[in-house]
Amino acid sequence: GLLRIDHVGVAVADLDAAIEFYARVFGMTCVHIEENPEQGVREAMMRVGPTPEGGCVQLLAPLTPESAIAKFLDRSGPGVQQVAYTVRDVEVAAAALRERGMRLLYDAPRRGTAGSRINFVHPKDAGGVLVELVEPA
Ligand code: CMX
Repeated sequence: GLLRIDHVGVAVADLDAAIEFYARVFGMTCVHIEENPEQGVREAMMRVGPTPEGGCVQLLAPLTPESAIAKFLDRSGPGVQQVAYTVRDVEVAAAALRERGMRLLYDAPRRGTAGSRINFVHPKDAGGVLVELVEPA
């Protein structure tokens, strides 16, 4: 099952500008930055509050014009692009959701932030929300 909210993902056009905005306005701390070419993103984890229990907002900027984030920005503009949940085993969680009629985007997990293993539920099957499953490394 789902253990907790892992992060809320927000699509942004300019990662450095968004990091500065979230730090200055909301007092969040950037705890991790990485590029994931397979996902076509440059991303930053912004921690809410002084300890990890506060959770994270993930800022997602496109690496290429064909990427999922570029497409999202073109269609919807900047804003919430995904809600991600921590799971113990992404294959088990994906199988349980498939049993309940959800379409998973990948047959097998792919690599997410910081070596995690990830999969997604199609937003059309989840009430318009792109749901990410994250098995931490
Ligand atoms: N949230 C809610 N709805 C979304 C959506 C999102 N993020 N992205 C697309 N949609 C909607 C579209 O608006 C469209 O709706 P309509 O049919 O009503 O117009 C519908 O879903 C299907 O759109 P589509 O053109 O078939 O699909 P897209 O090419 O837009 O791709 C998706 C959508 C989810 C398959 C694609 O974004 C994807 O593969 N996402 C997973 C990977 C990803 O998001 N990577 C970036 C983050 C990386 C990370 O978290 O590490």
